[in-house]
Amino acid sequence: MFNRAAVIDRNFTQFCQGQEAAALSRAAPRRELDEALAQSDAGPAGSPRGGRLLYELFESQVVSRHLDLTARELRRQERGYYTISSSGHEPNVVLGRFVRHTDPAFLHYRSGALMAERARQGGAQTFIRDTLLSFMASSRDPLAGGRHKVWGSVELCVPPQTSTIASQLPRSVGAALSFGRMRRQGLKPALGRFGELPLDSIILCTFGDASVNHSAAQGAFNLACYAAHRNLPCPILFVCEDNGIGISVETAAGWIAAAFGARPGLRFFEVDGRDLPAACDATEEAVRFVRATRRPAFLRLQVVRLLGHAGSDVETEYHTLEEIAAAEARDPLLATARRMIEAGFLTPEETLALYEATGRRVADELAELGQPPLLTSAAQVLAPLAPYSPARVSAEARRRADDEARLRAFALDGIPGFVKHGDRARLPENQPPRHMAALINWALHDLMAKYPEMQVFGEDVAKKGGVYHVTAGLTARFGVGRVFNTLLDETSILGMAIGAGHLGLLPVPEIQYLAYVHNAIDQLRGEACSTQFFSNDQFRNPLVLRVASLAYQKGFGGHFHNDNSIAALRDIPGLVLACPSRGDDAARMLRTCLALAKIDGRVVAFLEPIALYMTKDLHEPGDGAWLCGYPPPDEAIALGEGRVYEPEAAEADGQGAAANDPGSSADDLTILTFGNGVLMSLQAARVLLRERGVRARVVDLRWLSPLNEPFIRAQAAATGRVLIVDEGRRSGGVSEAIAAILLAREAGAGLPEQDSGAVLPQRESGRVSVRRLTGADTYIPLGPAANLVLPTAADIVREALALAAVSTKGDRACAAASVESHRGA
Ligand SMILES: Cc1ncc(C[n+]2csc(CCOP(=O)(O)OP(=O)(O)O)c2C)c(N)n1
Repeated sequence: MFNRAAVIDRNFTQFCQGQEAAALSRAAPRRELDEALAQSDAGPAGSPRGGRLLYELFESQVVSRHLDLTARELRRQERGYYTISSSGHEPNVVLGRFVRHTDPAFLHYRSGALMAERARQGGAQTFIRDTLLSFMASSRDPLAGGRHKVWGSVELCVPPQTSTIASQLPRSVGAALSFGRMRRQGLKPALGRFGELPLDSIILCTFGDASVNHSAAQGAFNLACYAAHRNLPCPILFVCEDNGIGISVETAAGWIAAAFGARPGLRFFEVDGRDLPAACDATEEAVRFVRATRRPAFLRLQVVRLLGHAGSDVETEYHTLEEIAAAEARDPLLATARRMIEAGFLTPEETLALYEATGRRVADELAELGQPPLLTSAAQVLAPLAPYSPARVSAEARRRADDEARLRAFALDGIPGFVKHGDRARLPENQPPRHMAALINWALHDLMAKYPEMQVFGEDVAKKGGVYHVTAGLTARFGVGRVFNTLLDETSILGMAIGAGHLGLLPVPEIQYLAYVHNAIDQLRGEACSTQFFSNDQFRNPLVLRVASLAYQKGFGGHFHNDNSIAALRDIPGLVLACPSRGDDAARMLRTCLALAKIDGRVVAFLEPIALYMTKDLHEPGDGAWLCGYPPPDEAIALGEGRVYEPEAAEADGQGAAANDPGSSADDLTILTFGNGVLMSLQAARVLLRERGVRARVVDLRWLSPLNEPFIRAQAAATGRVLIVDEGRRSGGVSEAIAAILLAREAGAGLPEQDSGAVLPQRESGRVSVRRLTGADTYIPLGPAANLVLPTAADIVREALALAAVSTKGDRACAAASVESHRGA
């Protein structure tokens, strides 16, 4: 007999009809639901545990159970797509009751009873129907719109969760920490479309017992404990729903209490969830503790896992039938039913009637839904992934900070580059040209003045001003409440940013080196960038991540400090990836990045080429051609907007940019590049022009994801010869994507055709020749050996000459030719 859903369903009925329930009932004093359980049964708040309370909790548990049973049935009928159940985890109903429905909740995937009860508290009438819609991946599912079965709701203040276990913990702590920070700044926390949150809100975060071991979870606990240790408010209730197993791996008995019972700053509670009144007490007390003290607490709620890990899990592979049946005998629903009958609140018949009536309620809702609509096009699926309102973003990016705020931001005396309050003449746009690090620093000051909700944080960013001094002076000017050092844990840094973004802040975290983004990349991939997608853009966690990036550092680093791999970032759906090559661009792009976050809730990674931070010269020592004036604060560069340098620009001072008119000249080739590649390409372009009479236009892409495909095609078509200079790795890097844009007609599965032209971009009637110059697929070695595996200006000259020799006249229907070159091959 292996339909365990039928078994637990039948067990309940048989219990109500059996000897045990009858005997309990006979011995029980008959009580009205409005009576207290017993005089002594008062909760920690002094409220007696009445029959009405237990009845309602029981009802929510039963709703959850019938939803689970229905999910299995829907799967069998191939109308439903989700069978991870909440069965046995129904004790979490107490969290639905004693945590307010206005307290943001980041939940485990077994939260059916919790949500059913929270829906009761929050007056959400359509909980059953909404859950059925999510099982069926219907586009009418009000939160995810059919993109995933999530536990979440706008009206109940529950953002969606992914299936990556423990990944919601860092953001939960980040949100908890933001309450205190916002309060100190006089800002009001608000959560997505739910809106403003009460000031005494706490964060609820639930997870399984195996999940606590995950490093993301451990980092989050550590961060919460550290905050408590420093007396920083961190009002979060962690709840471990301990069923003793993770898929097939048992958690050693006593591990959770051993691991969490005595953590510094973390108050520990534990209770057997099958004892509902006791679970009410423990939860109420834990919630009261967190709300009153603004300190973290950890509740171990003992539950049972029924129906295996998921519908697809064959539990007999690791449990005997006897073990499975023993777990079923410990079913929390049976425990609550027993308690209700024993206390005289319900008879066995009334208990069964409630169970059956709830089953009919769910069935009726399902019948009424019929076959609800599904997502029917790729465009529909993608709609909330990466919202972009160009006009609004542009207007926001060009909006100046209040004049007075700017004067204050740049008014620090005694710091070079800053001015005395009120001295308008010395605002940064009136200063002499500086290198990129200085301009980013000024831009950050300006943006901090513009956005009171903006925060800058990361390792060493405060007093030290970051490893490269890009954040120097910010703490002194804006205070430790807005510019602060974090723990040395990239997962926590990103989690803090996501949580802060959720609550309405504009976080600008820093990760010290590109290599260390990889350390924590799931926080971007799995969490940050998926929130809008899985909530139909009803929840957002805007953030702008600054990363000191890429290679070519002279005299420092080697390997990971010179990391040049961005493939893993480009691969993240919805992530905007920006990479300036010069100071004025950096300032203008950063304004757009903040505007993208502010207006469209976007997640942005801003890659700052370390080697260009302090670069002053372009062609010769002392030419100062890579210094830039600070652009006035009402200038911005739009997402996707590249910069084109005509050959003469390289010849002159590198500062000039042509109009981005692809047909504006008769150049010999186009160099498509970014970051350090821009500088090297301009150096190469001068050699090409002076020594060989070859006119190379250099195109700085500036935005690496999404790539501006029409712009790339147009720049390629302008000359018919394209050299891609990509300092990143040969495999998986930007060059592959550009080559694909130039070489292929694309029509992704179900997507509208991207390139409807039969012929690739061409100049006149010729074909486009493409060469690719990239870094080698390797870690970067220390010292001068780095140059053996990275493109150099001399390589660019060589490749450009080879390309210039190729005729652009050819067969009109011919696809682009591609020749590749990379260092170290
Ligand atoms: C990071 C990650 N690794 C692996 C998985 C696959 N997986 C899904 S649930 C699970 C076990 C989780 O167990 P536990 O935290 O005890 O929760 P339970 O399912 O028992 O409620 C695993 C390994 C995952 N979803 N995420």
